[in-house]
Amino acid sequence: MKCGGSCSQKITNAVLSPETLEKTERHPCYSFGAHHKYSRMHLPVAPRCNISCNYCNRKFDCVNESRPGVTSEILTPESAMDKFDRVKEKINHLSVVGIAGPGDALANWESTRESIKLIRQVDPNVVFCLSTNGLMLPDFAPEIVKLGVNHVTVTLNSLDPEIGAKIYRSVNYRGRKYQGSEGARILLENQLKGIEYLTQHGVAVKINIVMIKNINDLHIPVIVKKVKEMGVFITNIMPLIPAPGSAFENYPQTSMKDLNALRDICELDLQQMRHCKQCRADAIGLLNEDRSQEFTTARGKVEETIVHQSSDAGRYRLAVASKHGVMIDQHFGYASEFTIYEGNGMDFELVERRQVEKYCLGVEECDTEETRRDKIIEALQDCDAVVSMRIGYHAGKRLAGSGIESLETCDTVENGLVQAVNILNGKNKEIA
Ligand code: CLF
Ligand code: SF4
Repeated sequence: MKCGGSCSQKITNAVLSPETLEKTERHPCYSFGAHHKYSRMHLPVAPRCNISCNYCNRKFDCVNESRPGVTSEILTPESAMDKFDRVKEKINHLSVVGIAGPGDALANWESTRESIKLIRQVDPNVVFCLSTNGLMLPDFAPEIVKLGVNHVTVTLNSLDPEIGAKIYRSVNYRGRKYQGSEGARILLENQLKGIEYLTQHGVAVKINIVMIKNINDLHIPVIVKKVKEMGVFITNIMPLIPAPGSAFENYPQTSMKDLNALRDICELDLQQMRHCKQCRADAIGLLNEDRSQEFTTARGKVEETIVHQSSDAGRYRLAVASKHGVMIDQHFGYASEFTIYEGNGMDFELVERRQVEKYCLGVEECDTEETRRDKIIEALQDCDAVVSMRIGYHAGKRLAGSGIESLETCDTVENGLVQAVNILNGKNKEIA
């Protein structure tokens, strides 16, 4: 089976239908020969993630499929379809629509599926492509096949739960959080089950592997051999790019020399992708010519977040520092707006978006960091807790002095809200 371009040895056991082969020839990531001619468009409709990779800082895009350090707007399925229409008018040879984050495509399955359905209605010829960590593949692979998605990328960094335990901090599966090798084992089992289903149903599967020196680098040839046996089309060994704020931030970036040496070994077994650009979750255009900035909507049409999780105590008012209402991605001291929610841990209601500026009385009065900090604190006096990505020591102390709890997290808004309620409930129990 040939890849159609200069992807190394062109060895694969994948069995693909003529229709999938034709689509593969128009896919810039799967076919080297296509990457100078055909464009792809990513739809950033998947903000949440269900695992924690040690190389990830959630304020950035999913590192499994994207370069760290670039954030994306978040789109609803409807705004994704509008954007697709605009992009299609301006970009020639737009062949692929991919969903690659900024979290995990299958951890946001409703939005992912709806986006595919809407775009399929307006363009039946477009090639759909998904990228996932694979945790939910056994649940959704049959639907993926039914939807006619012929290209799926799974990031598989290890076949050994002990190695996986060094890469994954936690795995959230069916409402429970698993850590260490227990979490890594669940993830691995689901990845293998899902990959097998997809390859057996004619889907062209690409496996992304993040190469982390002294953790999984020596193990990667074993992964490649295994996935070849499973009928995977191609592997894409990617360098670790240490994301600031991630557990691996001080790890060395994988060198191109080491990476290419490993690819040379692995291509004896399976064809290797060598032209990956580790692009953004909202990338648009040819792989080596990103045009996403031409098409960014002002703030995106962000989803309002109303969450339903389990808890059992009082109702609180919570201020969240978030750019789009999806991730907690703002520093307390730099936020110009806080989203105020009310809830009890089970249901949260978005009450208002509160501008901080209006609490500042003019440039003279708000021109030092300290005055600005005081004004923000004043603006949030009616809240029980503030949830932000980072907060300075003095600001946290001043909030505590006003009886306001502060929580630092890089999680989703819904997880942050639940964590804040749990902290407040714990504190109130102590007082009682
Ligand atoms: Fe996007 Fe990924 Fe599909 Fe390509 S990207 S979801 S397979 S359409 Fe491509 Fe970008 Fe590399 Fe990914 S260059 S990061 S491999
Ligand atoms: Fe981050 Fe999730 Fe992607 Fe891992 S799978 S890099 S935790 S977004």
